[in-house]
Amino acid sequence: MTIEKVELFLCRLPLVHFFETSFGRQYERTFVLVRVVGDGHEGWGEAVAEANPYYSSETTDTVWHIVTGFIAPLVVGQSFAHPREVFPALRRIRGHNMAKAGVEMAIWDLFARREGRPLSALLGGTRARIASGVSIGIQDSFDQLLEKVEKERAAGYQRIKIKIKPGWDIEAVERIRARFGDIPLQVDANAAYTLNDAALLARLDPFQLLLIEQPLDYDDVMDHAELQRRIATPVCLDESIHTVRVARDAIDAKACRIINIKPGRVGGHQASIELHDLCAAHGIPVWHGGMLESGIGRAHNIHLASLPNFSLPGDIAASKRYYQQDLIEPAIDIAPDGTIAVPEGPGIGVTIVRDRVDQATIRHVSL
Ligand code: SMG
Ligand code: MG
Repeated sequence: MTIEKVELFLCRLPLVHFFETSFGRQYERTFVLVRVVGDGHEGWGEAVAEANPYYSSETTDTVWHIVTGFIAPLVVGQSFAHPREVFPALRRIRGHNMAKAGVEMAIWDLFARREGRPLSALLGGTRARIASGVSIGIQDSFDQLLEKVEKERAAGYQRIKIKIKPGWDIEAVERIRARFGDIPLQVDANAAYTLNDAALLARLDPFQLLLIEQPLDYDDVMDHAELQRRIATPVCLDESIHTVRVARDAIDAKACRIINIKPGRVGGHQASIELHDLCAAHGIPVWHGGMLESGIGRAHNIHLASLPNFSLPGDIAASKRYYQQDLIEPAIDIAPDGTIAVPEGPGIGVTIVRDRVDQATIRHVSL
């Protein structure tokens, strides 16, 4: 199929509740939507870079620059027999995985819509529902944190993840265990610690956490290997795993026992499938991460998370946790058992509400 057009929409949506990680608090989400057109069909993707370079070195501005200047020229007017060919076609461009993923994933949606098949079927998904967990940010007080945990448990989410940072770690976990007992619980440090904190992090061991996510720096695989030797809690890597090759090195070095997959971080669906398969071959369970996506990115994530080695609940939750009104219909929601249905319609299987996209858009370009 020939790609005829790439469009970008810089969007901004207010968050229902602020979200705080070890690197700061945010009240809104800025992101870039991608629309591709070909063969009389359209496809949608979402580049998950944020306005700032704190989670990742990419930003909404770098996504704009790289897609308009470098990715679109390699894609518009080109023919692809299958969307798996898109990521390799962008190989000349180093890094910028979120920009690549936004376009690559839109093309997967386009292909799936043209074939009239759900995206999950094209990706190799095997389940009709995915297990849903929540990520709870750092709050103003431990009481507020406990309230949040209570609310999300009542909504049915299958596991709780909390953000930690120095000063908001052991006590937060201790209080959750004291109040809620043996619930499935994990923590995410977003690189807030160093190896010098190994003894402190070992104090989490008695709490039987499912995992500790990205305790050390984003490019620091070897220190994670050393940390994993010193703590019992399984280390899960997020930020560090930006290519399939780094994942292979991290697994070989025993730097992690679990990996979080975010397609934006590795360059899209094709790289995610390869990462998923690599992990499966090494007995490393994976789960699907989240980037506070709008319904478009969120729907993509649900399809990807239907692959078999996504054996732990992911950070893919209901739209209403994030946005008063999502950009899609129907909004993503969870069942009382804490699962989300994989949409069955063609492509990502949700309807994009153009009025709402246009209302959220602060900048648009057609390439
Ligand atoms: O989408 O529910 C969500 C957020 C999940 O915690 C989450 N994401 O490091 O895993 C992570 C963070 C990254 C986003 S911070 C902007
Ligand atoms: Mg994380």
